[in-house]
Amino acid sequence: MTPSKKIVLFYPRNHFGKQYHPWTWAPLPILAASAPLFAEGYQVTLIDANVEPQPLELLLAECRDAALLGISCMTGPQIHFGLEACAAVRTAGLKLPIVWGGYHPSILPEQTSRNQYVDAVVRGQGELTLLELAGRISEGEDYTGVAGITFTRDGETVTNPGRPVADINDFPRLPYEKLRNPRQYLNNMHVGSRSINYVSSQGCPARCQFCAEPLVYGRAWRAYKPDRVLSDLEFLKSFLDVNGVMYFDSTYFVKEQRAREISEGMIARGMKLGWAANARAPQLGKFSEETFDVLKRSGLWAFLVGAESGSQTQLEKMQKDIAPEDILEAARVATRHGIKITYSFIVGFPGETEAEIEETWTVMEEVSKIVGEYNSQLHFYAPTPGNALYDRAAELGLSQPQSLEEWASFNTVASSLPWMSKGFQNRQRQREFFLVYGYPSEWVRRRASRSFARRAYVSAASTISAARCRRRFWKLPLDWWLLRGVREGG
Ligand code: B12
Ligand code: SF4
Repeated sequence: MTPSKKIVLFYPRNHFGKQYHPWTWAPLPILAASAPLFAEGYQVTLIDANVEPQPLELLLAECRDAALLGISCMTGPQIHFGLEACAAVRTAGLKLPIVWGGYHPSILPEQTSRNQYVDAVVRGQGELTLLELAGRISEGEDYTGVAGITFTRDGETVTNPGRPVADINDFPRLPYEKLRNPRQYLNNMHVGSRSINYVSSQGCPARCQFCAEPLVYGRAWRAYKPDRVLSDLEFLKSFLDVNGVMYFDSTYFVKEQRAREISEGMIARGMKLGWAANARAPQLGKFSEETFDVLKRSGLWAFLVGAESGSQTQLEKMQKDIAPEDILEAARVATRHGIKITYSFIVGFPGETEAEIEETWTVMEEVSKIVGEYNSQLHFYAPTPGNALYDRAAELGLSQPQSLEEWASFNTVASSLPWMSKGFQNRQRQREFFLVYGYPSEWVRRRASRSFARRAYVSAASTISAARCRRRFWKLPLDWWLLRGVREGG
């Protein structure tokens, strides 16, 4: 029998219940990992369980003649669905090696490798390690010496030496055309009616103590050169006629010069693209006027900023290396240049006091005043392993999963943190509701214009919420209970 050069890469479902946002994102982790395989002539099947109607049936059919199955996962529901997929493969009697990669396995490689459905864990950047594994496995050779993997055999866990991280510019373009039905990943959103996700860098130089980046990429940031980004964007335009790009980089604006050159190139090539990307608040105050001008002219719709907290104490505890004033200043600068800025804030950090949370609400409201609308996002702290905040959460009673199976039922969204009571969550949602309607965004206003019922709802909610914000009165949230019960009409 000729050895199989077929590889199956599986991207498990990332939500237990209802998907928590309306968009459909291309599975970039498996797409990136697959790029060198395609270039080397492998037959690769990419399965995105978030969009496939029958992902397990497809998986079994594709695995029958494959040499290797790769599973990608973050901490959270993907572990559950990844394990479910592996169980189906083994139950069907298929014996091909199963390799896990992505953030969760990279942070906890030994623990992950001890699972019965994990033959090897690929740590960190996946392209070259997977390519070497595929080569050895498809030739029937021993793969236990491959650099960058961890595996458990006969109860013994082996951690092979790490693989030097490669320059991502050396990797082939992400093969979007190999996705099953690539067009389903076009989203109608602010940046464009045909927007797609794309990533131009790996890692982040910052050291936030709740984040996975410093753990996996060691605070190194590797980015495509401007020409590479431009040719990728041209491909996406010609292949899918995209008019919007959501950058999935953890941080995009690390080098002002690079960001500027990409934007200058977009303008010079006449690309008509809206886009948005992650920035750190202190970066914006340092950009020149020319940079803002070029970014805006190239179609930058919004800076996406992880503000996390309005409390200096909390920002220091999480080593965010920013101050509340940086958050406000970034809002002023972006607004002055006519570019939107949206922030993500988190409440419920381990040990966070009511007073500190109040400071966050104050900053959220100040930002809304500066930008003229509430367009931040409120998240509850979701513990992920391997960092100081997670250890602190454990000290405060978070039960720590001890195996991959236990991680499978660890829900990062409706977190089981002892201090995150329903009452606490409700109080935070009330405050958010008052900001949403006290400072209605363009999106809320647009929705209101769609029908009389919606207009009436938004008008009532806005009048009451604006009065609450003016008086800073948050008690007796009868309006919230009432309005929350009624949908926005129509
Ligand atoms: C988009 C995104 C999402 C989307 C995913 C939708 C989609 N279809 O892509 C959604 C909104 C669902 C999401 C949810 C969550 N996310 Co998220 N997300 C991201 C984000 C911004 C981009 C992911 C991406 O496309 N990366 C680009 C690809 C190319 O990079 P990559 O994953 O590193 O892939 C490389 C390697 O990991 C490896 N690799 C990856 N998979 C595989 C598989 C195999 C077989 C091999 C060999 C190698 C390999 O090779 C790749 C190429 O080098 C990342 C941050 C980031 N920039 O990566 C956070 C990130 C992955 N998310 C994170 C978190 C915390 C979450 C949530 C827990 C948040 C929450 N509060 O609920 C949830 C978890 C949901 C779940 N597990 O099911 C963390 C991961 C933490 C962790 N311990 O896993 C990240 C890193 C953010 C951060 N900075 O901390 N997320
Ligand atoms: S700036 Fe963002 S991506 Fe970078 S370490 Fe902090 S939270 Fe993670």
